Parts: sequence; structure tokens; C-alpha cells
Amino acid sequence: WQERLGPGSVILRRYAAASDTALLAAIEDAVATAPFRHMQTPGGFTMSAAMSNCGDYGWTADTDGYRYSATDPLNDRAWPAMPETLSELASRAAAAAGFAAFQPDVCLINRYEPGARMSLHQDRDEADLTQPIVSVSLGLPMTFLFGGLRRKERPARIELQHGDVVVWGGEDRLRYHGVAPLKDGEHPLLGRYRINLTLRRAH
Ligand code: MD5
Ligand code: FE
Repeated sequence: WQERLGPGSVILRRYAAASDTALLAAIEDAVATAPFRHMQTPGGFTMSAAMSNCGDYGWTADTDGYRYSATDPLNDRAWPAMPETLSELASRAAAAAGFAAFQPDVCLINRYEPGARMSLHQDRDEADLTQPIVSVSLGLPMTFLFGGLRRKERPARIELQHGDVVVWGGEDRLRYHGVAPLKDGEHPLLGRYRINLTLRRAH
């Protein structure tokens, strides 16, 4: 079932639940080549979520800034290819939310353990901000912080669970957002982790 969050954003509850084992197999495959790592921010902090990517590009952060890169800075090799199960799920979800013909070229894989969080930020490293972003939550439940177009606006708190997919586009594409510190727990498939897949069109 669908819940509208804003003019351009929709939660598709449990949309990815039936594909969970296929998605996890695809993630395991990707991180066998491009392992999870904690990136540094330009401000000198270490991100608490561990990250990897698959697709034509990968999102990276280091002390020089944020960018999309065609190769993994850990080994200078191409990122693992994006599995079709992933790109197909994202295109279908985007279409269900009203964005036709979304073809992601990056999947950022974020892995949170209890206590890990993501502070309020905007996603603006992509070339075409009219393209939506599709995010898939797997594992432990979490509280998503959905803010406004200005950092100072107090964010709404939205609970997301295993299998929930959110499509963010249109007027909501540049909203400030973040992830509250993950609570401890045990998920039958993922143990003490939440994994978020963020599918985007970078170029
Ligand atoms: C997460 N990841 O749960 C989120 C899911 C990131 C990130 O924020 O940058 O890796 S993507 C949530 C998102 C993307 C684009 C716009 C909006 C939310 N929004 O307008 O709220 O790991
Ligand atoms: Fe973000």
C-alpha cells in the first residue's frame, strides 16, 4: 500500500519484501568486490554508516568533497555492475509513484548498525535533479527524518521497516533529510543491521 509523504514523495510499504533474499544476494555479491567502508567527510568526520556502491558510478566522500566516480577509490577498479533485480525494482517503484522511465545508474549501499545515523543533508551531487531517488530499507526498523527545504525546519519522523520503498522526487527531491540513531534489535534476515539501497541517476 502507498502513503503519500509530500507532493513528490511516496512510501510503498513492503514493496521490496518479496524480493528481500534476491536483494541481499545481490548486495553480498557487490560487497565481495567493493567492500563496505566508512568514508571520511570533507569536514574530517568518519561516517557512521558503512558504504559501498554498484552501478556505472559510485558515490564517494573524502576530505576533498563528495562526488560520483566511475571507479572504487579503494582499488581503482570499476564498481560492480548493478544487478537487474535492483534496477528493475527501482524503475517499477518510480513508475508506481508517477515517475516514468527512471533508469538508475548508481546504487549506493548504506549499512547501519545500532547507534549509526546520518545527519540532516540534501542530496545534490546528481546532474539532473528532476530525476527521482528510490530508497529501499532492509533489516532493522528505523526512524527517517524528513525535513524541509531549509536546514532549520524541524523534520518529521517517519518509521521505515524491512521492505519499505520510498520514492523521492519533484518538489521533495531537495528536502533536508537524515536517519536517527539506529536502535538495537535483531532482524531474522539481517541480524543487527539495517541496509538501505539508494538508487539514483548520477549522470
Ligand atoms: C538512508 N540515505 O536511509 C537514506 C535514504 C543518503 C541517504 O539519505 O544520502 O545516502 S535516501 C533518502 C532521501 C533521498 C533524497 C531526498 C530525500 C530523501 N528527501 O527529500 O527526503 O540511508
Ligand atoms: Fe541523502
